[in-house]
Amino acid sequence: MKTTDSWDVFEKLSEIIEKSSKITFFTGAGISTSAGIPDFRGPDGIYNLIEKTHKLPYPEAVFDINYFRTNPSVFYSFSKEMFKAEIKPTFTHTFISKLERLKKLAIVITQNIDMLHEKSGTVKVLDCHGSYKTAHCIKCGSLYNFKDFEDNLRNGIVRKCSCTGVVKPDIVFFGETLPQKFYDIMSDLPETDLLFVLGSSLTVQPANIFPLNIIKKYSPYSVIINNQSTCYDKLFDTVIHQDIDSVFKNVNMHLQY
Ligand code: CNA
Repeated sequence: MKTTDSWDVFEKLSEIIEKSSKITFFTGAGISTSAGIPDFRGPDGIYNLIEKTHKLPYPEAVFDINYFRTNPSVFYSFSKEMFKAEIKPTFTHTFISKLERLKKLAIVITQNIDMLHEKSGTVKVLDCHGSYKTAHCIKCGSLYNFKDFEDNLRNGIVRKCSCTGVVKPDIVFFGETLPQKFYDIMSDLPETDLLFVLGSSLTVQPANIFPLNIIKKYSPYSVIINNQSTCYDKLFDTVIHQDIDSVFKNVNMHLQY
């Protein structure tokens, strides 16, 4: 393991990016904090915020499918916070989309539900915890598109179906299974010569297994960037405990294109 905060690492990373053509990114909430969306477990994360404002049996309840069935308003209040302002992709989201245009991207697997990778123009994205793009009524199963429930999210008002059931965005809650496309990619891992894990505590299973399996199968050059340590840091070739955007702004300055 190499933990580094030095200037040299930016130059080295830019050289590795220039040589690579199959870059895989595994991203978590930390890539979007600079867009104004709090992460889960960071010091200013959702768990700490929710504990202050809502009386919950446990902080994760806001994303627990069983709790949602009886108390959907807590999740809608959280969504109001997430959608209170126009959220825009960060420098790093845009940097990744540039790598795709340069034909260097294998895939982005994101645990995020904020759709910022897609908003930045990246096409090869797998939202392994779902997203707000669509929603379903939990009673009759009717499908809703984002535009149909966007106002409810922005105002924190629970969206009801015409059958009176609650409309739940297609986000994977605790107690739900990940989409089939995640298991498909786990059984047919994308060839990777450079792996970045960005802004994830790597604590949520089974998503966290994806980058670990990529390392096992392809032994790519692997980099984790997170402002706190994770319990998997020792598996990575380079470990950077810094702000993600600052790292990529510096790397970008060294790139030849
Ligand atoms: P997490 O457990 O909250 O971990 C995020 C990590 O990022 C923490 O270790 C932070 O210290 C770190 N971090 C925060 N900001 C930065 C930064 N600017 N630079 C470097 N590191 C930073 O979140 P995970 O993604 O690991 O957990 C998976 C959950 C979070 C998924 O189910 C997501 O759906 C869920 N989530 C998503 C969003 C979103 O879509 N933006 C927001 C909050 C939670």
